[in-house]
Amino acid sequence: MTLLYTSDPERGRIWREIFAAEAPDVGFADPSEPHDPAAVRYLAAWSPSAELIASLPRLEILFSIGAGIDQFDMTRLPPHVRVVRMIEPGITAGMVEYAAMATLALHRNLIDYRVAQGEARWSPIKLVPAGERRVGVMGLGNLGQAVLKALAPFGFPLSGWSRSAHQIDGVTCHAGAAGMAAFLAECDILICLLPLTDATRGILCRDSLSRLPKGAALINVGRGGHLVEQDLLSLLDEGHLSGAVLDVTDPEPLPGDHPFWAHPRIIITPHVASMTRADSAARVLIANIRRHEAGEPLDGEVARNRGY
Ligand code: NDP
Ligand code: OXD
Repeated sequence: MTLLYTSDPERGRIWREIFAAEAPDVGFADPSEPHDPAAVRYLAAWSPSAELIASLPRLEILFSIGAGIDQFDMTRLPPHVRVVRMIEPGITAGMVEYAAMATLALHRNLIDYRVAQGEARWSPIKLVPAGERRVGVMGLGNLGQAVLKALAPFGFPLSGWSRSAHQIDGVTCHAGAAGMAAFLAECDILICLLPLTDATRGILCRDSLSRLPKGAALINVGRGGHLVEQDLLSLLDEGHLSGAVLDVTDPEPLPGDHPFWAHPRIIITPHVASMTRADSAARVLIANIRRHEAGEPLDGEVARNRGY
């Protein structure tokens, strides 16, 4: 039985060592070395080609290297192949740090001070207590819930929105299309941590963003495809929104002449909110292979018909 790995070579080196030490019964191969495609039962990849998938007749599980799976072309994947997203502590820790950093930056007016600095203007803004700054998270999955938990000690009133109903201590939860307007109305800072699916593409648009309170700000750490760019620019320029921190764009990299780069109220980072950590991810993968062998549910299995 072989796991075929097709991603970053440095991570691959670490994974190979961990598999050799902790799962020696699972062969580890990358496509550049001799291997028997008929022995490959597991594929770990970010964006495997249709040709690669077609060359693996006994593939059972496609493991995503990251938390997202929107990069997979499910139409080219045989229906029996299970798809698993990455849930590992390194990704969660990175996202928690980034979301906390961006939330605090917006809460403490960093965008206004950056604009003022550009004009050599000493211009203090009255401090709003955290208890009066409402933060809402779209997507109450692994990452959304971790972010809410990390923000709780600051004292922000917290809310969340998801597809199905949730109950989370200290968080006002809303669900589905029916709950969206009420959720948005109570977000001074909105964090998008949704997966990109047919149902969520373009969800950050004029209709939704204009339901945020005047002066609200956006953090998009989901996917660039969630955001309708022109709607964000218009709402910033009209003063309805006060700023945006965008870690993801469409396309990536963001072209050099894109208006987001120079916009004084937008902070761009190059899709670095979190990154898969090699050692913890390898161990998560081995644990999932063991669950599969034992006929147990997999951690992070995607419902293929739902898209996440
Ligand atoms: P999960 O699958 O654990 O959670 C997804 C959440 O989104 C669930 O709460 C789900 O609702 C909700 N959701 C899905 N579709 C809808 C919908 N149509 N309407 C309302 N809510 C919906 O994902 P993760 O938390 O692990 O990851 C979220 C995303 O974060 C990833 O898909 C990826 O795009 C992004 N990401 C970005 C990174 C970066 O560096 N910028 C790094 C890692 C991830 P329900 O609970 O009801 O099922
Ligand atoms: C992921 C990402 O999905 O880095 O893991 O975006």
